Parts: sequence; C-alpha cells; structure tokens
Amino acid sequence: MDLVLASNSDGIGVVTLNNPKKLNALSEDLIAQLIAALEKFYAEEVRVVILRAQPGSKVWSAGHDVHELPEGRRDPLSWNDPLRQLVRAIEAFPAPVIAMVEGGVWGGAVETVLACDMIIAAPQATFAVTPARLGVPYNVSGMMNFMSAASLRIVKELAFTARPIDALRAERVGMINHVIAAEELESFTFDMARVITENAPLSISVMKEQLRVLAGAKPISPRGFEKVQGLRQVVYDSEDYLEGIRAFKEKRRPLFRGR
Ligand code: YXS
Repeated sequence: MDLVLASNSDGIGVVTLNNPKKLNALSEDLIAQLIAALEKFYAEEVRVVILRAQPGSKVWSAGHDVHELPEGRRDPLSWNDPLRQLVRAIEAFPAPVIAMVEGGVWGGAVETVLACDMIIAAPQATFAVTPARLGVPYNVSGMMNFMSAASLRIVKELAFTARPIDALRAERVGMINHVIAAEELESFTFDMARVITENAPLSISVMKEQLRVLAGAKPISPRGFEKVQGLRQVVYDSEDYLEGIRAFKEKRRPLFRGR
C-alpha cells in the first residue's frame, strides 16, 4: 500500500503522507517509503521538496506509531530507529524541504516538521510535543531540534504540558514561518517553492548544510552525554513508561506514579 505519494514537476518534489486511516502515524513502513521518496528526489535532482498530508487533513500526523514503541528495557529513540533516520534524512537532504501543514501534528511528527527547513501552516494547524503524555524519554538530538525551534521557556511549556499549540502562537514564537488561510496554503507554498527552484542549487545546498552543522555545534562533554543517557534509561525502564503505552493502547488515561 502507498503510505506516501511522491510526485515531481518543474524541480519541485511533493511527498504526501497517505495513511489517513492511521492518521499518518510514523510507522516503520511509512518512514521507509518517505525516505525512499527523498532518495528518488535526490536522484532526480529536485530543487525543493514539499512535505504534506492530504488536502483538508484533520491530523497531519499522529506521530510515532505507538504500537511500534518498544515496551521497556530498550531506548525507544536510538540512532537506528526509524524516526531518527527520518529526521536525519530530511536534515541531510541537499535542497530545502518545506513542511506544508494542515491539521494536528503530534509527538515525533512535530520534530519531523521542525527538521524541515521552512514550515507553512493553516490557522487550524496545531503542534503537540507529547513525550510527557506517554512517559517517553525524548532523545538528545531531538531535544536539540526543539531548542532550535523556540526559546527554552516555550520548549519547556510544550514539553511539560504536552498540550497542542495553534499555528498562530507557533508563528508568534518563531517556531513556524507563515500562517496562511487553508484555501491559499497550497498556492502560497508552491509560489515559495518556485522561487527557490530559480535560485542557485549549489549555493542553497551548501548554506543548508552549513546551517545544519553550525546549529548542531553544541558542546556536550562525554560525561554529560553519558549522564543524560543514564537518566533516559531510568525513564524507559520505568513502570510509568509501560503505563503510558498501555494506557494508550487501552484507550484510557494513564496513571503515572513517578516510578
Ligand atoms: O482504535 P483504532 O484502531 O481505530 O486506532 C485509533 C488510534 O489508536 C490510532 N492512532 C495511532 N496509532 C498508532 N500511533 C499513534 N500515534 C496513533 N494515534 C492514533 O488511530 C485511530 C484513530 O485514533 P482516534 O480514534 O484517537 O482519532 P481521533 O480523531 O479521536 O484523535 C486523533 C488524535 C491524533 C488526537 C488521537 O489519535 C491522539 O491523541 N493520538 C496520539 C497522538 C500522540 O500522542 N502521538 C505521540 C506518539 S509517541 C511519539 O510520537 C514520540 C515517541 S513522543 O511521544 O516521545 O514524542
């Protein structure tokens, strides 16, 4: 089944998340197809990519497929896990990737959208950072991506409340580029894409990689990294982590006990 649709015209590659039944949850299969689409666009030397859901989607993506989260005793967001591979594939793609957002963006899908170079959203779009909702210990590079997207205070509010914020607030705090009425969202996004296709691709791809390297150049000592990993292990080995996943599957509110 085509979990994503890919098309390319005039140097603009479009990837459409195409699993609305599962609210475009970022399953291993959907991510594999999304990365394959990016690889195809790389071979076709597209000048810009637009990442979107189907027009009128109420949910852009429900985030990591909860059914694919390991049930404890293993880091759920380690280097080789699909979500990490997807974020790196977007960041490393040698042309701008524009997230065109309608509907709700949840959990790991927020980081996926933030990994894009620009974000253009309809006013109804919302963004929810959900690790605390499920008891998940988000990973270091993911937290850095959140920190690059907004001030620390805003990141803390998003992470600690796990409540969605709407596109207008996201734009006000600088997390997204534009809020555009739903009926103009597509034309506005494609206009921006067309402008990019007329600029120098080598210059753009090098500036994109420079900005990635410079933005990611944060000092963290080996001891500091090991400490963070140790703290994260306490979380993914906790009863609360299992409770978060079980409560989701049983469609009930989780009862977190702090252990
Ligand atoms: O009951 P069925 O089989 O129809 O399935 C339901 C949901 O279980 C399923 N579904 C998901 N399946 C796997 N992974 C998901 N993330 C996921 N989200 C939803 O889709 C079917 C329809 O869901 P339903 O009935 O709740 O739809 P709704 O329209 O009432 O509500 C839409 C949402 C998105 C508000 C609701 O589905 C929801 O809150 N989903 C979970 C959003 C979330 O917390 N995502 C974070 C996943 S974990 C993650 O991304 C990272 C690990 S982290 O958390 O650390 O950032």
